[in-house]
Amino acid sequence: MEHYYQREIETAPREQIRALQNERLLATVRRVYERVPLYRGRMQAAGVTPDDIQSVDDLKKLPFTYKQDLRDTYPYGMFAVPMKDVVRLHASSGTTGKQIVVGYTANDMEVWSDCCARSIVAAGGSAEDIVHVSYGYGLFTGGLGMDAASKKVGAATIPVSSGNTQRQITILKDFRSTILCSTPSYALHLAEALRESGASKKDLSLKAGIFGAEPWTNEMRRELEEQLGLKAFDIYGLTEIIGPGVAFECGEQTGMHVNEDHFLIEIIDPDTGEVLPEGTQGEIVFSCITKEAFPILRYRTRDIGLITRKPCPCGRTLVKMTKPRGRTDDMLIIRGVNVFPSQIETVLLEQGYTANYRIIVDRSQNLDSVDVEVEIGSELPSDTVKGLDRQEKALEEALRSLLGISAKVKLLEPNTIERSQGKAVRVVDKRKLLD
Ligand code: DLL
Repeated sequence: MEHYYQREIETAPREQIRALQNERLLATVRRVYERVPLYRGRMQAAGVTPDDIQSVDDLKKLPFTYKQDLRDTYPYGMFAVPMKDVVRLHASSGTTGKQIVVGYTANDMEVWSDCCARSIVAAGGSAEDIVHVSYGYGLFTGGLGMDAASKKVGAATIPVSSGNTQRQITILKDFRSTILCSTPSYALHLAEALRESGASKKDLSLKAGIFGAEPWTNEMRRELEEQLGLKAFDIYGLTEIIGPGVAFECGEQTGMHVNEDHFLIEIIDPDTGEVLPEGTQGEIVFSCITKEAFPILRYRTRDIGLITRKPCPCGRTLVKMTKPRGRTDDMLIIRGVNVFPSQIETVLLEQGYTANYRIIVDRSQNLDSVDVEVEIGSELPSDTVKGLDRQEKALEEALRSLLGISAKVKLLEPNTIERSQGKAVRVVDKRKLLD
């Protein structure tokens, strides 16, 4: 069975996609130059006019846009349409500073739900399905984004939103949800709660999970697939670009197809801003070429990834990006060694521990220290204090040999780390409090 939602574009010949991108980029650049003072000012300062942008090859001539620009123009300074044309506002949570707000026209809402619908269909979804949406509903884009997509596909949508885990388990069982949309960390929490209630995956009807909004590893994927009895698909996006649905995974599970008919992706060197060739890791930059209300160009996401144009066996011709391994601002530099929380997660899961972990970074006497706290699984023996101590040492050694970091490991009893309802907080950086 072919799992395409918009076959004609998802499998279009490259030249056709390129022609569409060129046309859409030109129109967008012209529009923002006329309507958004920030873009006009930036382009003038860089000595670029809309006429200099003739194709996607000229994208690199355009200046970058940063999160700070959104804060400086808060709330509506970067909107390219009058408010009468805006039908929806969403906002980022503002955990890393002042919140930002984005807008959508009626057409933007259609584009958005189409992009997310591609993900549901790629995961095997159809009108036959019962889609359980546990992403938060509200200003966060996850809930309402997947909700609209599920409606487009014609599936029965359950708008559970996040929280109230016991009730979610009852609903998963009784309503026979077939597709679960949530953050991977919340899905893991649901799996735990299911076990604790004395039930198992056999009591569920799930066939697919569409997990995103935070970094997660392939080891975590295997855990989720095993514990919930489903096939786990990745989905990526960010508020500034549109929300979920910027990129989605197909059945191959080897990276996410970027919805390139709407969003152009570039990988750049975060230090020099230079565009990097295919296959090289760097910072992901997106440009929106169809958005009406909030068409952001060359947005520095701070996410780290790479792209590949190798033909995908699924038949889609849309470029693929790897799972982002983290954000430049999440990267920990521990005594000179760069490490992402996701790399620590991989080691923990490979060594038989759970994905319930926390990384605590601190500094004393000008030296950074890292404590990794992780819950033991119920099957790992931890009876004696001596045994526990030995396991901690073994894990410290694994972290040292595999990642080159010296961390202090503390094994915790099951259920001691607070569970997230949405995005998990993996890192507690106490150094920030000192600065
Ligand atoms: O998290 C949108 C979303 C909702 C995506 C539901 C997928 C599913 P923000 O809250 O603005 O938007 O956070 C965006 O989350 O820059 C990445 O750092 C991270 N992120 C999102 N999806 C993934 C993913 C939504 N699949 C930020 N893998 C992004 C890794 C992800 N990181």
